Amino acid sequence: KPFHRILLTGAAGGLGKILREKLKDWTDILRVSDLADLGAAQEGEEVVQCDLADKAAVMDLVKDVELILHFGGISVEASFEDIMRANIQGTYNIYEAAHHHKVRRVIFASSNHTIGFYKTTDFIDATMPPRPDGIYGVSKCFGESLSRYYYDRVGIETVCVRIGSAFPAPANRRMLTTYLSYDDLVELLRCAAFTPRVGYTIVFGVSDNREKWWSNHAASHLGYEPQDSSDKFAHLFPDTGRYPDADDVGSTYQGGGFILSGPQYKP
Ligand code: NAI
Ligand code: 15L
Repeated sequence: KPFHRILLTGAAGGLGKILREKLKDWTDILRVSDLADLGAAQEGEEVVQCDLADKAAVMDLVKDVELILHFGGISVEASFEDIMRANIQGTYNIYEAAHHHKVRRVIFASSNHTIGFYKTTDFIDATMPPRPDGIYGVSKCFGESLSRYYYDRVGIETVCVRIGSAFPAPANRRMLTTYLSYDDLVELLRCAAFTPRVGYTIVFGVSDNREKWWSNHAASHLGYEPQDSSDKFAHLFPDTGRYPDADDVGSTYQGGGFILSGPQYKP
């Protein structure tokens, strides 16, 4: 197999459970980790339950790993204190350990909430300034800046995947635009893992949906070509002619409802 040992953090989460199955073809050993229980190790796996905020534990976690898929952390808006531990301290620990153990590449599960304050009428690319829509989005911007620094300073390559909405199906009108199918996610991660040189790359994790907010021209070297589209779900959210709706903050900004969920939002 192309890799000997890959580390997947967040392996008990929604995406982690999918990737735990899919990544096995790439690697002799898949080391899966989470704060939550992961059950027994399956064939070809190592299971490590630990808190990303525990630096000593993360140092051990990263030992002898060739590639890290960093999906662990808080995945929605929450208090600054909780996000600081899991996403800021946690991601720092991953990069410090990666540097210590000479890991050459990280794939970081970033988020569209790094840019959630762009409007749903905007069309943007990865060269444009971040506009996070909450503390969660700010923590993902931290991860993107941190990984940029570790590339410039010590040469650890990172692909930051600004995931849209990776679920079995879109849950609302907004997600027709942000939808990322699981198959396209795996294909994008394959591109991120196997492209010979990625340097520091930001890519939007989105399927080939009819409506587009994001251009991936700055990541064309990855060769990612999404095969799926949210079109087959379009009937679930018929066009009312009111998207964006001037009276509705959630449909005015790309981050949707996240805009309204930060601790700073006062109705
Ligand atoms: P999830 O919330 O289902 O999974 C995250 C996992 O991280 C959980 O199993 C949780 O136990 C673990 N975790 C949280 N704090 C931790 C800590 N301190 N130490 C160790 N593990 C900890 O989220 P999901 O949907 O699987 O997302 C995975 C990653 O992708 C997250 O980083 C999320 O921010 C990112 N993402 C996901 C999107 C999606 O559409 N599913 C969209 C954008 C980003
Ligand atoms: C995210 O960053 C979240 O992790 C995920 O749960 C979804 O809410 C997604 O963004 C989204 O914007 O739909």
